[in-house]
Amino acid sequence: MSTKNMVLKTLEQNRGKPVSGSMIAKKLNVSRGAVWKAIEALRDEGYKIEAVTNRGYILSEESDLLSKEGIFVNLKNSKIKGDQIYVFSSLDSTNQLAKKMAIDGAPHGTVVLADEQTKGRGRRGRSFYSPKGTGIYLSIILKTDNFADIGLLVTTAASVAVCRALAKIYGVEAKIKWVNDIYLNDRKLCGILTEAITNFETGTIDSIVLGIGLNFKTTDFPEELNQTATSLFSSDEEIKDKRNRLAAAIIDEVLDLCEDLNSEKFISEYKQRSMVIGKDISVYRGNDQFDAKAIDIDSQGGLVVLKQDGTVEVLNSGEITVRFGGLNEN
Ligand code: BT5
Repeated sequence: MSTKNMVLKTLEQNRGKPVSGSMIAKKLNVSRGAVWKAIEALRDEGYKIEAVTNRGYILSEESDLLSKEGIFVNLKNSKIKGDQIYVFSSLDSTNQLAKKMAIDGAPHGTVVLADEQTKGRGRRGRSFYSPKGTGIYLSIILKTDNFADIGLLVTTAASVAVCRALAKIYGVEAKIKWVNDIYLNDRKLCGILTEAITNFETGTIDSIVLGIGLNFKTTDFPEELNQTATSLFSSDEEIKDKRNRLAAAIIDEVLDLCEDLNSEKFISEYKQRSMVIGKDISVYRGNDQFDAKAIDIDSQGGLVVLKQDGTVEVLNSGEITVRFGGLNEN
């Protein structure tokens, strides 16, 4: 780790509190000049670091720059190492890079984040709006020998993980729209894109890239999202726990749930948070479209629907919209 990154880590560990330059120099075994140089470089990158006479340097509580150091000090999962977290100021898509890294052998729990995505991806070729400095756009590489048929369950688990993180840190109770969307006040706050990587030789799935995009303080949505998207905070609101903290909590919750996916313990939580159970819905599957009532979520994350002809079917893929009084809302 470079001196700059080690200085940042020390400041993050003491966020909001002064740390003396000589103490940092001693701890890192570098000169005070090197510490000062690192502080200047961090300030150039946009970190708000105050120098207080006789007390030292303070990383402002207001600082909301994403960094691996900031995420790492907030992580509870002791199995993740700092060098498994990659933070970029801009990427086309974190899922795209994570997929390449997974193919190149990146280990379980590798995380890729970007402050902005220029080609953030949704499902089926759709895009995910990912403006700079206002969202959390992250991808986690998951490895196991047994991914067959559990792609849907991973997405289901990830939805619960995001809701748990929001509840733990901010006391916010979000809802889940089957299968991959998190809603707040009937608007989309977060989307999840799960992609499998198949080993060409064995034909088995050897990794999954789990992409999560969340509007943290995104307020200026493009017109087409204005009525359907929402953000956790408004841009000028005072926010105590910043993006690094929430990103760390999401990573912790995802890894925790994915450790024991087949336990299905989280399905009841998913159901409690579901905003579609009991609702009239329209189902879109390829060129097929039909109306039904959503009645349950099964143990694998499938949506159980009652069709108009009285038959019951479990959906493992497809799109749904909730119908209110005959109108399709979202
Ligand atoms: C999703 O797809 O919602 C999955 C989004 C996954 C994004 C993450 S960010 C990190 C990682 N890297 C990536 O490149 N992607 C993942 P889907 O269910 O297909 O929804 C896409 C639709 O959501 C769009 O067609 C819009 O209608 C809407 N949408 C786009 N951007 C949005 C945003 N920022 N907030 C709310 N809704 C949005």
